[in-house]
Amino acid sequence: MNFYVISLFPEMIEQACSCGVLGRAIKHGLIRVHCINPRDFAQDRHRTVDDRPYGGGPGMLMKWQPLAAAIDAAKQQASAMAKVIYMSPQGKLLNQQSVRQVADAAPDLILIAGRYEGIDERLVEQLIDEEWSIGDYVLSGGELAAMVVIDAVARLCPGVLGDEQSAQQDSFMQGLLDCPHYTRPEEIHGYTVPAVLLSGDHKAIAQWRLQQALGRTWLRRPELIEALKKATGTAAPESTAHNVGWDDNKEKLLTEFIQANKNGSR
Ligand code: 4GX
Repeated sequence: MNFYVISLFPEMIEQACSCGVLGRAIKHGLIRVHCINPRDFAQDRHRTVDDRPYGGGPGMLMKWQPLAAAIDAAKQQASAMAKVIYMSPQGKLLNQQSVRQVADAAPDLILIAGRYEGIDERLVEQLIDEEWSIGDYVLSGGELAAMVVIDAVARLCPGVLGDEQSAQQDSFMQGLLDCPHYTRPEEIHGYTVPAVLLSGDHKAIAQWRLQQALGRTWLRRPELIEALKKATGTAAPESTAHNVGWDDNKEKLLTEFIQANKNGSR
């Protein structure tokens, strides 16, 4: 899968792509990330990439010509089915489900990581396929948002994660928050590790983890529990999801958790 990032700060993308799981995936040729800088397409001697908004007001927009030329260049390099994505708070909110859909379809992605206050609406209408947001807050540029997309999609691409850290084990793949984790030592300032984790009983451990995941999700993100109950029976093909939905075991585990937490806090 190829990612093309349109950005005035390609170093931000290159740096972030050189580390960890992503760095290894690129080194091994499992994904490719290309940066295209609108400044390289500017035509005046100052290489101007911003312009004033009609109607006045504070702030600048991205200058139409260098941006359009950069998108055109990306389209030339990318596959014919490439999707052009504009990162903006006005876009569709990204979640693990939409990330999984993109990773499964694996189209080349042209991600527009803009600076300033935005781009000309006619460009959005003519050149952009989809507008995506990573959350309800405002960034000072689209680079971090584009990186979020690249990172979340790449780790679902075949071979990027080892068997050990398989994405199938990610709690969000099951529509839940993660359970708590513990490592050595067995005691920290008088606080011990839950006994079941030391029991060696793998089935009991799996049940405890699922119960913790359900309980935390119920406490912190109750809307995810509701979504899971609705998803029952509508699970995606097995390559993308298993255990997604609601069943008697989950109902029992969550009821138990809620009982045990009655005097606790919600
Ligand atoms: N989820 N931002 C986009 C606006 C902008 C300026 C110039 C294109 C050209 C954001 C988000 C986000 C900040 C990226 C504003 N766009 N992106 N930028 N939240 O906040 O995706």
